[in-house]
Amino acid sequence: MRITALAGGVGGARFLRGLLHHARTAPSTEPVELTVIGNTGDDITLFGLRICPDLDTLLYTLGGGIHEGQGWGRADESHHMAQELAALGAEPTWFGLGDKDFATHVFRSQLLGRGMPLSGVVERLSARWGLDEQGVRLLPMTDTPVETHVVVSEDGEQRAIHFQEWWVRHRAELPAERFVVAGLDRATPAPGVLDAIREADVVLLPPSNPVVSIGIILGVPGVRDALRGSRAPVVGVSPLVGGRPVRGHADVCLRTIGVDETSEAVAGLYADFLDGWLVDEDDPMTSRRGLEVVHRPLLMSSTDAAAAMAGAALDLGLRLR
Ligand code: GDP
Ligand code: FO1
Ligand code: CA
Repeated sequence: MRITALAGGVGGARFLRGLLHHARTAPSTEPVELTVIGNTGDDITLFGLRICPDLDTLLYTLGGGIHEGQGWGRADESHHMAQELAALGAEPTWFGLGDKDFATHVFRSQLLGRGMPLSGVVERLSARWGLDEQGVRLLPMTDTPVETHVVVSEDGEQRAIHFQEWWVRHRAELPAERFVVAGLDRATPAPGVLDAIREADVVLLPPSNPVVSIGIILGVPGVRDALRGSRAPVVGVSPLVGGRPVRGHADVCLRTIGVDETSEAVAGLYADFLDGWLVDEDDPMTSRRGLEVVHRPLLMSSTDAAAAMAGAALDLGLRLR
């Protein structure tokens, strides 16, 4: 069974790890070939190195190397590089990079510097993390460098800062006017992205941030049209539990684009292609014409809980096929 998923970082990675666990343990599930289309709008160049937080979170989580408590970065990290860089007076100091993580960025930057496209680099990193053995193909949404920026207003002045600076340094507390994605209009989908959507049996949207993760992938020219045109049912999972995002600042992101912090409003962002929508067991949303809404416990408190969620999303997709 060919499953294609669009994913951001932590929420996407935990959900997809659950999906793989479900596919391995549920006796009735046919073998899964999973293609993951990862958000690259979070990408940033620091210390001369290209850093791809969402792709790395997917690689480390699915490959078993993630720092479970943080949800991003490597387990059993040391921070000698960051300490030495700080001692040198190198900027910035607000983005935490561990030594093992640094190796990923050095390797990626070396390959990019030799002219390899990002999708080629991701293939190399996927081999390191054993994704192929799990039937997983990770694709960046595009090989074109794109970067999400946030237009913030401070003392009546507007300026654009990188998404990571807004999210990590300012904890999304700096009033945001809008998001602008540098390079997105000229971006083309990475090789395999559109075919993976068109040829899937089921397309899944994990509970990733609807604005700065899924929303950015949908902005890559051609992706949204491919979803609209795909014969595969598209099933999404709400990132909201108890009317709030489980982690991070998706609520601030939604407010910034003028969308209510409800599962109904989030589903509205996908209305032109969404067929099924998983919401939390206590969510007040009900089904409506063209959209099948299913209630399930949506807290990924363990891999088993994430597997149950992913299994429910997959079952809904198969039912809508
Ligand atoms: P990021 O790139 O690291 O921010 O990760 P994603 O964009 O993939 O996912 C972030 C979203 O995942 C947030 O909006 C969270 O609300 C959502 N999320 C995280 N954990 C859970 C969970 O256990 N259940 C649900 N339903 N959503 C979750
Ligand atoms: N998130 C933080 O909140 N603080 C950090 O210092 C931080 C460093 C970092 C380094 C590598 C990496 O792959 C991810 C990192 N993240 C950090 C997470 C990253 O900023 C995510 O993009 C955001 O959490 C939102 O998607
Ligand atoms: Ca992200």
